[in-house]
Amino acid sequence: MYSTDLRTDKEKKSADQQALDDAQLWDAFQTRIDNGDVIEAKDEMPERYRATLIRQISQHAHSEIVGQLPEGNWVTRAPTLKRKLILLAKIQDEAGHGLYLYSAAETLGRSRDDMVADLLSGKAKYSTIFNYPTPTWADIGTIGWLVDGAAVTNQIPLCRCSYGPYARAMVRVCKEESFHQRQGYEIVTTLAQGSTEQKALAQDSLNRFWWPSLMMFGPSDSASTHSSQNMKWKIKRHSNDELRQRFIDATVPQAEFLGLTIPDPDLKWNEETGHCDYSQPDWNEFHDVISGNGPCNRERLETRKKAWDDGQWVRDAMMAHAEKKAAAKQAAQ
Ligand code: BYC
Repeated sequence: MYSTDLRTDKEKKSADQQALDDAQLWDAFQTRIDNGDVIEAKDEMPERYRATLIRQISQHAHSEIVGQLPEGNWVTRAPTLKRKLILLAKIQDEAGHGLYLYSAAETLGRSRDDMVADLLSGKAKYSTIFNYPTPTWADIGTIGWLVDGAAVTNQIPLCRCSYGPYARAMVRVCKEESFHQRQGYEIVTTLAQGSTEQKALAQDSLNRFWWPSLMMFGPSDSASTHSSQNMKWKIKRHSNDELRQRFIDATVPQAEFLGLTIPDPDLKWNEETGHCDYSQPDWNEFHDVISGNGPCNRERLETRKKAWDDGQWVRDAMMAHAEKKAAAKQAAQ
């Protein structure tokens, strides 16, 4: 006897039964997370967990790729050959981070082409920080010191993220980001200990990058839409405000050592809390930049679109080569 019912067993279940099964699956998954299990690509997982990881990891990958642009602006103008080599190596590291992260996101079932299409259409976000210009050489130092410093603070806990492929990718990313932070601090140290003009460049750059660096940690906890669920799933281990505070506490003595002034008159050590008090960044500006209206949003996307279009012949050539090889292999069989 043939059945014309082509529905899968899952589809045949009543909606109530399905909801019950989903709830049980959800509970079993949460128990695994609570027990500290690492989730792997082929494990069963709630669709929301999968979707949130694709969102976060692809946003992170896009940030690494777009993050090359403000620094690329200085490759031809780095002050010495040594500085140029170091900067080139750093930018190459960022490209590598983007590639590991796209690979980690692909394990969740979304193709790299689709993720890139989302970036180029403006649908996918990337970090707000890369929509600010880098008009002076001091900005390359400040990006290493503050931007990579903030990135390391945010990303070290991601090495313990519950999703294995992301956590493992982050180990190497963090080692490289720590080196980037040091090279940036070394550039700023050289400027801060240099001539009056050089020190002024370093101070001006700190003034421009301080607030955008604080925004890298995301909105305050009360405004963060994903934090509580992501912390329950151990994707995030600390809240946005906790990590922002950790970054500020670590950076203030570094600025003091350099003799530079952080542009926040309310910044002061609080004996009672054991942390620095600080002012909030301008959250309206943050939302403007997220919505595509930051100083360099359009320029960044146009550059990425042009790079994608200019690379079309390489992708075509690779496909043609692969097809030719496959045809030759088949003919030989
Ligand atoms: N920029 O509920 P929330 C690097 C979005 S790469 C843009 O708190 P979540 C580097 C957020 O996505 C730096 N968007 O979200 C590279 C969400 O969007 P939806 C990138 C932001 O995910 C080269 C909405 O706002 N690092 O360091 O719990 C050279 C609500 O936020 C931003 C990563 O991607 C922002 N700053 O927390 C040098 C690290 N902040 O739902 C350096 C991994 C928030 O509207 N990502 N949004 O689509 C994370 O840790 C988390 O995703 C975030 C946000 C802390 C960024």
